[in-house]
Amino acid sequence: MKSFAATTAALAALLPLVHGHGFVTSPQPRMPGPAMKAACGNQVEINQQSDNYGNIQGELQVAATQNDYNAAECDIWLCKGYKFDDNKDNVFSYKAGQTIDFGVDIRAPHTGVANVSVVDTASNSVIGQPLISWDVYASTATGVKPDETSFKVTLPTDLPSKCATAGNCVLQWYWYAQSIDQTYESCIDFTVGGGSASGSGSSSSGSTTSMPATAKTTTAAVQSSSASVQPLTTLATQARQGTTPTQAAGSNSGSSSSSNGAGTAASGIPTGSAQDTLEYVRAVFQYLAGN
Ligand SMILES: *[C@@H]1O[C@H](CO)[C@@H](O)[C@H](O)[C@H]1NC(C)=O
Ligand SMILES: [Cu+2]
Repeated sequence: MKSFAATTAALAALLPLVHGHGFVTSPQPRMPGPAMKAACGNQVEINQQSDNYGNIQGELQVAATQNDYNAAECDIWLCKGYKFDDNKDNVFSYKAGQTIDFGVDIRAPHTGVANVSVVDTASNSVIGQPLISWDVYASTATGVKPDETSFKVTLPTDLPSKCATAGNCVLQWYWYAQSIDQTYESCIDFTVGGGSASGSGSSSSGSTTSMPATAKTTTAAVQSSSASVQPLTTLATQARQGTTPTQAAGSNSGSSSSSNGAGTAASGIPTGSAQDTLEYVRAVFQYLAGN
């Protein structure tokens, strides 16, 4: 039997290596940006910029040590604090009653509950009923099921007229993994013709989403793949200094490919890291237990 560290590192190699564990991939959701940085603080924004799959409790852990975290402005339980102002070029134009295909990427199961709802962003309150919900979601016992990551929702036909204005209403995917107390959210900005009928003439200049969204998707993919290197590095470092060959490779590509490297390095390891590492190790064992 090898050392714990070596064994853990070997097991970790079997899993997708990530910090956070869930995000909507389609339609393209809100992403972090300068407006979020201004409201939630530098480090909270960097935390999500480097890992948009991360959870709200992780953000709050970072926020707790930062003076530039403004709870009221950040409104972190809405869209993880991601702001409309950073996503104005990514607003979907829907019709009342339209059916929308969702894709979600879950990188590790954590048993919880989930739903997708239309949310009034001014009050962070749900409009009507959830469009879809799960009493058991991403179960560690069964693994993630296909209909939890690929599904359709249908917009109500009676959304309030405020949803005709971009920024007022979002489609929010919400996953609370109570087994580990982690909340994940993704928000899709959209407009819909007020009240009834399809399309309401004044449909904002035709096209739904355009080039920027595609570019963002690419960026997000790149970001998450670079972010995915870090947990193993942290894990290996914390488990046993310098015992695994993977650590060297991990830290090289991790630090060189991160555009936020300077900021992160200057402030040291984010507060969330130890928690993330524990959570990650737990995920490894949950994964094994589930097999
Ligand atoms: C979605 O699920 C969460 C967690 O159970 C719950 O707090 C929230 O009320 C749900 N949303 C709706 C609209 O039911
Ligand atoms: Cu997770």
